Amino acid sequence: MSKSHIVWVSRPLFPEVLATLAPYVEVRAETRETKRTPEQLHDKLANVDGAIVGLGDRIDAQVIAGNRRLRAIANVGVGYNNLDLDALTVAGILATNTPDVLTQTTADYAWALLLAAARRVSSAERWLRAGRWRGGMRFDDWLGVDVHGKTLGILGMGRIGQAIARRGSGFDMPVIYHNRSRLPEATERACHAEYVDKAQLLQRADHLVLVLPYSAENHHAIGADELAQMKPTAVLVNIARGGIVDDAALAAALREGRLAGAGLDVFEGEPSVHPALRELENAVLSPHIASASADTRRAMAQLAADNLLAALGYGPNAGHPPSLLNPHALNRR
Ligand code: 8YV
Repeated sequence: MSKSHIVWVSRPLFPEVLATLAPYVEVRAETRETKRTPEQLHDKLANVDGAIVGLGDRIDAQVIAGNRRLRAIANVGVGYNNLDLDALTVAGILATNTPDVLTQTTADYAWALLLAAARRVSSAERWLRAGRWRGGMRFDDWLGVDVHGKTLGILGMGRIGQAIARRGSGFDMPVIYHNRSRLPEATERACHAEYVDKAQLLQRADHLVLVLPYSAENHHAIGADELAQMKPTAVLVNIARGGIVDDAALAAALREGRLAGAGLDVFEGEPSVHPALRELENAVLSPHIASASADTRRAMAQLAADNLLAALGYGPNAGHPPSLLNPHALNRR
């Protein structure tokens, strides 16, 4: 039976997830992820009804210009700074993301980076693998900074920030946070977290985790001035977005011992990483994998597929995608 709707999938997803689309729509799935120009994205989207895209696919007015067929864009990821929501809404194109399913896994990973950077795990492993552990190690070699009992700072206290904060109790860490808006008291209590202004957060935090969404206003929210306010014994963790941190300023602070370490999963201009960061032993670097556990990535892909089907009018949520970002687009269709 020929299917009336066609969807484009911009990157390889789990085959079992794509199989859940196949009974309803024709699926055109790419076999590898690649950076596409706006013109290429425009062409890929020209004759399809919906698409599953990711962070590397910037979907804006130029990319959807003149497209009368496209009805839905499902983003695989909770952050959606790659989507121009206003342009999609005006065009009546539904946009969705994948919240909740990645919260716990991403929070786990923030802790992995914090612990690895504070205790110099990656650097020590590199040294060992290079065959340099030959005995005669000094008692004061490989000294890291403690995590337990220290004050944990969190900038951005959404779902993931709160999950990171809750884990702080296990490490006997007081938690302070700053957020665009203060959380209700009951939520603060559940997270054992105290609201402070940004300057206090920078000055009081023994370690600081960044979990805020990227926006023009958050560009370089952590730059040279902010780094200068932090403790030299602090570790900075960024699992949010590249661009929130001024990577050149961070590299200088790490190199000059003005900051003890950094755990970074995201970078300005990724996949390229500032060369100065790559040289530093006190930076733990990973390729944007905070949500990458098998269960979570599968759940993200499935939620994106469910959102897309619902947006195109199929399945149990037909017409009501579970994580719709722009309900106003429904009035413009
Ligand atoms: C990526 C993320 O989506 O959810 C987000 O906002 O940044 C990640 O989970 C994932 O790496 C796929 O690009």
